[in-house]
Amino acid sequence: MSGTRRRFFQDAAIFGAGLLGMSESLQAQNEKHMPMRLREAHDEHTAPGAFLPMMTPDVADLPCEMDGGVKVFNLAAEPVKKKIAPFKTIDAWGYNGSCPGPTIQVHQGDRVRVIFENRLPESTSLHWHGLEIPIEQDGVPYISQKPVAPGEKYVYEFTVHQEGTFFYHAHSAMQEMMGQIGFFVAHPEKDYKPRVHHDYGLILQEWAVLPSNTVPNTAAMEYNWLTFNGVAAPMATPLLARLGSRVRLRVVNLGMDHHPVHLHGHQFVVTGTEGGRAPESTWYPMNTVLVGVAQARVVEFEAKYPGAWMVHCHLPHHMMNSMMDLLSDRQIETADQTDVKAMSQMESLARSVPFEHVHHAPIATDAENVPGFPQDAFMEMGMDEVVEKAETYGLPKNWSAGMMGMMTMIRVLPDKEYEAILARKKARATSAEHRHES
Ligand SMILES: [Cu+2]
Repeated sequence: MSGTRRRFFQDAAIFGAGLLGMSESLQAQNEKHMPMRLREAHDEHTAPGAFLPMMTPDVADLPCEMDGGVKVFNLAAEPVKKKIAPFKTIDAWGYNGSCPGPTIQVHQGDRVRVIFENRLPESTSLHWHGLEIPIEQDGVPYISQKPVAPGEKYVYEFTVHQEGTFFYHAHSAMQEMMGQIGFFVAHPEKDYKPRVHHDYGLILQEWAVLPSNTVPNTAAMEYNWLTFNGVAAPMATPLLARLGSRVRLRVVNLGMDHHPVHLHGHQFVVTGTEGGRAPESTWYPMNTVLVGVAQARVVEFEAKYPGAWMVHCHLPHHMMNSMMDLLSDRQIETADQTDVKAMSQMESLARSVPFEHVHHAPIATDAENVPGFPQDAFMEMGMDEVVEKAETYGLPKNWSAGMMGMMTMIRVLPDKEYEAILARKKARATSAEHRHES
């Protein structure tokens, strides 16, 4: 093992490479509740039989307890106030206060019990998408079980004989569009080859929320808010990768549209689907993978080139945030638009939300004489301060003006910069813990 590589694993053990990209409080919570086998893997994931946990940026893992040989999880469906952008909070539905729901991670061969509680105002159930389990556990109202009434509990129990990227969701269409989905990852008995150093999960969702409204229109066919793990860019926490490492990215889609997810600056191979690992003979280079509704696509790549590389849905309308909430009924005037006027309009918009500065790209002095103007002008809005976190440290000023909609970035960082961010994350986690204790 080379020195750099060994150091990588040592750092991973110290800082928890598996916990990158998660908010500090979630990280502390996860470490405390992490199942023993996971914690061991986390400390020393090079040990035989150990594996690297998947990280779901901006979403916590669901802790489990052991009952004999059974892994027991508690999951409650409930309404969730979800901040999807610095200036937009919606009334979504999810699980355990989270939307998407918390990530469940198990091992192939595990016996799993999920004690499910319905805290919604209507009946629901839980479907285990992609899992080969007995029909009584399939979670389809009226077909495989009675719907779980509000206030009731229901226990699901099954053995996971598969490996791969699965998910759980309500088997009721409108509830799905209210946000009721979460990851269910089954780690393989024998680690995949080649091994990865980073494993990240992203859930794709879309929302139709009218200006000044908070409740998604689940019957809509057009969507104005597009999210990765429940947040729109630039609020999505950047993914981190050490230069030279191998990265796995698992993408799951539950919405009304198929999303072509594109990675900048690198080529990847699709190593798995919602059905499990794909044989290496099927891998071929690409950089955009179409993730259809109800599908999972697992891609892997070598993080060869340093930089902040976009990961985003490439549908043009999915690379935007609805500005209508800021504008409300005050449309930005575009007739006789000048740079100075545009800037003052954006500043007045920004005052309605707590942005410390705004920014837009320059326009030509005779812009209003060009048919078609404006297109992207005035759409980009820098809000670096409100979305600042350890993972955004060192990004160029106004980076957030280039990030909108179903978008995040993977920051491929040389040793020194990577370690600087890990140290910041650690310091923040420690101070958050102290705040918690006092
Ligand atoms: Cu899309």
